[in-house]
Amino acid sequence: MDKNKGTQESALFVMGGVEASHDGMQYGVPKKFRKKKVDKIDIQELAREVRAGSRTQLSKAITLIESSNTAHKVQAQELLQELLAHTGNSVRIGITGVPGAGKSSFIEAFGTMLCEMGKKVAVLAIDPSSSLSGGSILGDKTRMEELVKKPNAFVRPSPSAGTLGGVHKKTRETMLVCEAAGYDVILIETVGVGQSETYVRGMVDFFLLLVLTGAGDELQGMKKGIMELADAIVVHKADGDNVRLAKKTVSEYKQILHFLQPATPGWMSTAMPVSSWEKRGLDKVWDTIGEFRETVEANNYWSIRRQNQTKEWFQSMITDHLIDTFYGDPERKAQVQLFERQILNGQLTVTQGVDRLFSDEQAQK
Ligand SMILES: Nc1nc2c(ncn2[C@@H]2O[C@H](COP(=O)(O)OP(=O)(O)OP(=O)(O)O)[C@@H](O)[C@H]2O)c(=O)[nH]1
Ligand SMILES: [Mg+2]
Repeated sequence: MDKNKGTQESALFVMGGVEASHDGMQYGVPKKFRKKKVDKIDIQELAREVRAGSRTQLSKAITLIESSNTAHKVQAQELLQELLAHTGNSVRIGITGVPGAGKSSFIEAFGTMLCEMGKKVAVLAIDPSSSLSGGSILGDKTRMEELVKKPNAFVRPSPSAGTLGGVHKKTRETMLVCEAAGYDVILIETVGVGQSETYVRGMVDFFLLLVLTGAGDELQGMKKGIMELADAIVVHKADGDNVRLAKKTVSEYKQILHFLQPATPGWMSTAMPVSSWEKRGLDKVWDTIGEFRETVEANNYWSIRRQNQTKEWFQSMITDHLIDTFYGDPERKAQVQLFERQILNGQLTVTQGVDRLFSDEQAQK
């Protein structure tokens, strides 16, 4: 589909992702968003339009945030500053599960149900390993066709494979912009396997794990760690011949959850069967999220978690910045290479190498 042909109202309009040019900006974005005209963006106007609910402007704002162009970065921060006071009012939900567990289909069905209940729903994807897995929430299998037709839904495709490194680091900021645009529910699909679960857990209020039936072996083999991150487990594809087995699997998971460390203090994680095809069990998921919110707001952990997440985000940005500045300096890079050779030649110990790198830094100051 040619996304540039769509209009905001068109049934199949999908917000542009970051199938980007080298500087991270989309092809076909208005000229004012292109490199040399960056100074022309009226940030206050953009902020106003985002808040007024324009999906086109929201999409542009996100593209600005994802841009690696230095001038855009500054403007993106100005924009966030403008919007900051209007953020924080959504329920942030992370959705994970093995490839093929039906995450995208679940988000399509669940998001559609929420839209029909009058909620504004934003769908984002996070894929820390996008260049390897090539995953995308708008991949071949599920295009969320029903959801994108809803006027109160916003679906942002994940970065396409191999375009930009580190775009996932902007997901938190993207989430804030969506909140300022009035979205009540943010659904974040983890794409790819590996670190994405912990990464997403670190930015959401509620974390949902999708599993399949007949997963006795999976149950044994599944990393306890992932189950300990989940506030609820959906036994998915509970339809057809699977219904009975799904019920059995649900009780097995419930039993196990009983023995695990709770993902959220004060909340007993639970399990339930869902069929996205038959749209069954989706309301139960939403009710569970409601109960969760009540419980966790009552014990104050809702805001404590958000504060902790912001602190961790700040810390990880500091670490990223230190690494970037360190390795971004050609002299440093050369030094590292030199010491590496000396270490391999037995002229220097690893600790000495590190000490020299940093004592030198002290001396330079
Ligand atoms: N029986 C049944 N099949 C389903 C259901 N939901 C999804 N599927 C099928 O499961 C397959 C995988 O669905 P996706 O939604 O693409 O799964 P995913 O977890 O997003 O997959 P990745 O993004 O590749 O990790 C597809 O063939 C779907 O049609 C359901 O409720 N019931
Ligand atoms: Mg998917």
